[in-house]
Amino acid sequence: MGRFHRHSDGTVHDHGHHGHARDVGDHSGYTDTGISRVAVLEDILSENDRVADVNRRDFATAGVRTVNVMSAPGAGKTTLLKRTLAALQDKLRIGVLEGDIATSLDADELDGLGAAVSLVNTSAGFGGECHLDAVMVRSGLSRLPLNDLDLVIIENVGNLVCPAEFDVGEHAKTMVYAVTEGEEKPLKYPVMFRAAEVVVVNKIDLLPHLDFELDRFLDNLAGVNPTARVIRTSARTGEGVDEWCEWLAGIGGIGGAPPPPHSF
Ligand SMILES: Nc1nc2c(ncn2[C@@H]2O[C@H](COP(=O)(O)OP(=O)(O)OP(=O)(O)O)[C@@H](O)[C@H]2O)c(=O)[nH]1
Ligand SMILES: [Mg+2]
Repeated sequence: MGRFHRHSDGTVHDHGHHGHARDVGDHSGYTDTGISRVAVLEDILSENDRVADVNRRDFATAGVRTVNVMSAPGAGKTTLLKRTLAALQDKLRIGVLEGDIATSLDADELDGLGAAVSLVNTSAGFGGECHLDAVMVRSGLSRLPLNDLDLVIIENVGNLVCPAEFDVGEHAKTMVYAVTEGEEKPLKYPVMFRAAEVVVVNKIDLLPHLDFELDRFLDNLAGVNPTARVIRTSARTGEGVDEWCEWLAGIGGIGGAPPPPHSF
């Protein structure tokens, strides 16, 4: 989203020069066009929110819950989802909306694990965007049998900032954070850490090999999002994946009853 920002109160503004102790780079080229750029962005975001509401209504009508899984590239979303599908396929009817800029690599990885998978490549008609917005999600939903699902998991495009700025109609935003990313990331990139209801701290199998101070990361996270639920996992060994699946099953609204037979 470049220099434009939407705050939690819904306001949008151009990241201008006022109010900042230190400015970086030459922004003078934006002064003349700033107002029209803000207006265009407001239109884009309000159109996004309108479609997000339509998605939300469709989820409600189908009785399906939806979780948006975001992260920086490579934090382990797909690996975690593979374990998730293996663990939950007999308990929940799951659809995965797989978002990537290009390729079907992740969608192919998730194929055959008992979930209906719909791929959205943002390079195919969506300008190669670094995130999924509500319109892109809507296009992917048309290929999922929503009425036959309990839970839709959206794997967002790998990016530590932009995906968190878009409401896609989901019930919960979550993020996967890998301990290889460094303790300071919640402070430097607060938007996603703040938006996430659950932060999965992944790759904990690597801790013995890293100079990573988990407590310092958790303090930094609490500084930007004191209410985030933290789930520690290794998608490689499977440690902690049960806790993540229990949370998902809770949001999926299934109280232990097996789902009707299905074949995706
Ligand atoms: N050691 C270790 N490696 C992991 C773990 N989870 C994922 N990986 C590895 O990290 C790399 C990236 O994992 P992916 O699951 O593809 O990550 P992703 O978030 O889906 O990546 P993008 O979709 O490209 O953003 C792969 O080589 C995985 O095998 C983990 O818990 N421990
Ligand atoms: Mg992936």
